[in-house]
Amino acid sequence: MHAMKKILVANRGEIALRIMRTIRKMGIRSVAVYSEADRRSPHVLYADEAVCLGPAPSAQSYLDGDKIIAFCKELGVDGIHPGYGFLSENADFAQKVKDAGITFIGPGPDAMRIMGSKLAAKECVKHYDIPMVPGIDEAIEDVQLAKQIAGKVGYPILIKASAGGGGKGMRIVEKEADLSEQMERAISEAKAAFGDGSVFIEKYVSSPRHVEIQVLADHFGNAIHLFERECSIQRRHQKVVEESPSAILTPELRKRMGEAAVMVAKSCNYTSTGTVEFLMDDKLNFYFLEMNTRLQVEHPVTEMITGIDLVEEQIRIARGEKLRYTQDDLRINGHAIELRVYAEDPLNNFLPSVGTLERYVKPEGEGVRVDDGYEQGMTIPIYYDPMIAKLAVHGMNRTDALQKMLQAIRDYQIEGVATTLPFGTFVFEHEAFISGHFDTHFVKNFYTPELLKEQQKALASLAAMAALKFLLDDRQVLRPVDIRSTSWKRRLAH
Ligand code: MV4
Repeated sequence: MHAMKKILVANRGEIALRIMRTIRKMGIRSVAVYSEADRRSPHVLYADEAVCLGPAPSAQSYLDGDKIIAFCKELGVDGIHPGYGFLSENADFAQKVKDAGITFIGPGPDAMRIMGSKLAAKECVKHYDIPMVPGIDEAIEDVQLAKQIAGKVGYPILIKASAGGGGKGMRIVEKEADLSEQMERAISEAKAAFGDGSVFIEKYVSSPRHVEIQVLADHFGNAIHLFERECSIQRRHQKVVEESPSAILTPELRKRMGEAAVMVAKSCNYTSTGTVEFLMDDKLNFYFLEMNTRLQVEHPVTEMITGIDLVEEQIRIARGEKLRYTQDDLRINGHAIELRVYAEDPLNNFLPSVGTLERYVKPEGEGVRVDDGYEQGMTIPIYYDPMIAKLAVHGMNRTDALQKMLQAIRDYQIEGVATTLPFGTFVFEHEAFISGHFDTHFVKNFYTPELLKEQQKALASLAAMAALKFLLDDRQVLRPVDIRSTSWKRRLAH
């Protein structure tokens, strides 16, 4: 068992605050780090101690791993929680933390390194019975060989960068004539972006769904899954809506995917929380894509349907405890949906909308959870991710959760910056989303600013009619008095 009396959270915003809440709940002291742009942020005010890392740009603050480790030594910190983004998937940082005698609250550096490379990940899991997209699992440079392989798997194919992420370095090739040009481009792009020109080939799954499985593993070889998250509603590889459970998984399919995810975790001796990503085609075939070795942005939907605090489990695992649950202990309770509220304008190509939160009032209610890191009056810094908050709701079933979500969006008051809240209403009122028949092309296929404008007009006129009805009803309240008075007069007249 490792002593865990003080934890430094190497992150900012909503996730830093969310992690510190669990740290406090567990009776542990918290240390915040902050940049000069975040001096007065809620995560800084909430922490038991706080240290300034430097100027606003991430490279001089939240990405300065050596400085963070130095502060840990100075302050007697036992563990570092990296959150998501920044240093969270940096295997070299995790190694340095370990070498400094501090506990990294996450997987070991070896598992991080393997899963950080798509080719190493494929290599690692290939001895297990895990479905993968047809293709090759080795870096390829030779165009002739590429043509052979592409011919075998069949066009269209996808060229992917091994070091890539978030769709960077991916190229679709429709026919053999385009292959050599696209391959050269993919290699030079990958070299420029990641310093690693390794690319490989996969069959292109044309309209996939993105379904991921949450896993949890301890240092004793125990690994379980916490069901799926459906994350297909995304825009340019940026997720906007996530839900659990998925509307289309059967219990049997869920079990098979869960077991595959657990095998992926076991293949690299994974510890802590992790997410195994799968693509799912229109026939419900699923394929292992990659593993994310961090706590994910969308973890609240899993917490809501399982009742498990994932950060607490991470800390318990990091300090050497055994998993407290077996697979049979876990059940899906109800349905949860999350909307990421970005300071982006859905009417203007989702351009970041910088400014000050002139008005900021959160929705409340049973089954409504808002994870945020800002307060009314604060300015959204331009240096970091423009996410203001995550709005998550939990209902007894999908319909109930959807209704709660629509009400929570109506109750959420944000003025001063444009947000993706109205875009959320668009998604949650869309037939494709309601029916559950959607894929990763939802936004591209169904969304236009014009449609959103029309919807907003319709909502505005509904609101006007409601106001008018309210006014008229109000007058009706007075009318019975008139009637009574006239009938009284009439009675007098008799
Ligand atoms: C694919 C694919 C289709 N076929 N692989 C995008 C980012 C990276 N994580 C993997 N991605 C994809 N890989 C094959 N063989 C389509 C995507 C993809 C995608 C995946 C998940 C969520 C959103 C996506 C949006 C566009 C493309």
